[in-house]
Amino acid sequence: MNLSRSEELFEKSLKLMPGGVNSPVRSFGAVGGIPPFLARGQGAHVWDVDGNEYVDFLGSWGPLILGHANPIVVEAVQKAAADGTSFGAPTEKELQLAELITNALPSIEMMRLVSSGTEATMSAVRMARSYVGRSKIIKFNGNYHGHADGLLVKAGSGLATHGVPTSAGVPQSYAAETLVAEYNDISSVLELFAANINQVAAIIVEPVAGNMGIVPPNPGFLEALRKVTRDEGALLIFDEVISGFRVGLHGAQGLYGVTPDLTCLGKIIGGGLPVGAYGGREEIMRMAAPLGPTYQAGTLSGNPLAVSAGIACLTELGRPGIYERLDALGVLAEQGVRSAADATGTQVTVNRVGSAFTAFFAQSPIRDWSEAAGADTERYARYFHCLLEQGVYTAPSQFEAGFVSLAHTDADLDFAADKIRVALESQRD
Ligand code: HOZ
Repeated sequence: MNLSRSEELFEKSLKLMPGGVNSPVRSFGAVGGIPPFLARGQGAHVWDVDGNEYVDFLGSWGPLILGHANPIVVEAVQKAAADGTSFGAPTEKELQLAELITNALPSIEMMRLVSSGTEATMSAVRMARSYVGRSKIIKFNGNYHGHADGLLVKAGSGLATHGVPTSAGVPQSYAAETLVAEYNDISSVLELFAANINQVAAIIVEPVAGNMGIVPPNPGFLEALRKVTRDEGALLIFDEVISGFRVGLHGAQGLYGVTPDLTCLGKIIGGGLPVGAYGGREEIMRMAAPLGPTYQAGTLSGNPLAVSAGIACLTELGRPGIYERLDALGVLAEQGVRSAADATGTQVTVNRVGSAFTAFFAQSPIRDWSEAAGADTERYARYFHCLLEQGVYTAPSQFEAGFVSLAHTDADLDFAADKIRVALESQRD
C-alpha cells in the first residue's frame, strides 16, 4: 500500500503537534505504523491522501451513524453557514435540537448544549456536586468520560491504549475526589459508598461501556446503580456520549429501561460536527447559571452549523425502521467476525450492542476492565494492519469500538468479512 504522502504529512505534523495528532489514539501508538491522512469520505468509505480507499468502521469514533457526507446533513450545514456561522445569541435551531433530544430521552427535562462530550460530562458532574452538596464521585475502571481532570482516573480509551491508568497533571487532591469501582460489579460500588458515607455526589457510568471496547452492562447492573444512588442520596449520571442515539433512539436508558438523573450526550447529536449536551431532571438543571449558582458557559455552545447538522441527523434517525436496519447491519458485522474466527480456528470474543461492536482477541467473555485488559493487543495490532492494507479501516486500538452506519451495505460487510478472514488467517499461531 502506498502511503508516501501520508508519511510526508505525518513527519511534518510530528514537529508541530504532539504525536503528530490532535487526539492521542489517532497516532497509531498502540498498533504502530503511519496513520493514513484522510482526505475524503462518502457513505461508508473513506479515501486517504494517497488515494487508498477503505470501508470505514471507525465512523469518526461514533458520530457518523448516517455515514460520511450524508447529503441531508451536508445541505443543512451549507444552508446554515450561508446564514452566519456563529451568533453567541439564542437561535430557534438550538430549541429545535433540544426538542428532538428531550422527545427521544424524556429523562432530560431541561438541558444545555455544549461543544464536546468532555464539556458535557465535566458540567454534569459539577451540577451533581452542586445539587447534592457533596464532592466525591464514583466512576468505573475502564469507563472514559472525556478529559476533564477529575474524570481522567483509570479512564480506558486513549489512556488504556497507551498504558497510562491516570493522566499526569491531575493533582492528587483532585483525583482523590474520584472513587473507582469495577464495571458490572455492584459490590465494588456498595463498598465505596460504605467507606465514604454521605460524601458521594454521583455515580457516572457509561451504560454501555464503549471506551474499553464495547462492554454491555450485565443484567441488573444499571438497575442496581439506580437503586443504590437513590438509597444513598446521590445522583446517577449516564454518559451516553457513545450510546446516545447509537444503541437505539432512546439511548441505553431506553434500551435497558433505567432512568438516570442526568445524561451526557455528544457525537451523534452533532451529526459529525462538534456538539455535546447534558441535561436531566429540571430541579437539578435549575442549579445552572443564570437560574442557579453553578457556572457553565461557552461562546460556541449551540453553534448554528453544529446544531443544524444535529437536527438533520436526529430527524433522519427518527424515521421508522432505522434502528432495525442498524441492528441488522450490526448482526451482519458480528457474523462476519464470528464466521472468520470459526473458519480460521481463532479465539475471538465479540461484544456488540446494536451497531457498535468490538472483536477482542480473548478466549473468554469480556465484562469489565480487567478482562478487556487481558486481550492480546499485539495480535490486535497485526489484525488491524492486515485489515488496513486490504482496505478496511477500524479503530487503531483494541480498547475502542467499531461502528456500522446506515450507509454500510451488505456488500460492504461481505467485503469486510472476507478481509477479516484473511487477517485472522495470516496471523494464526
Ligand atoms: N478516545 C477517543 C474515542 N473514544 C478518541 C477520539 C479521537 O481521537 O477522535
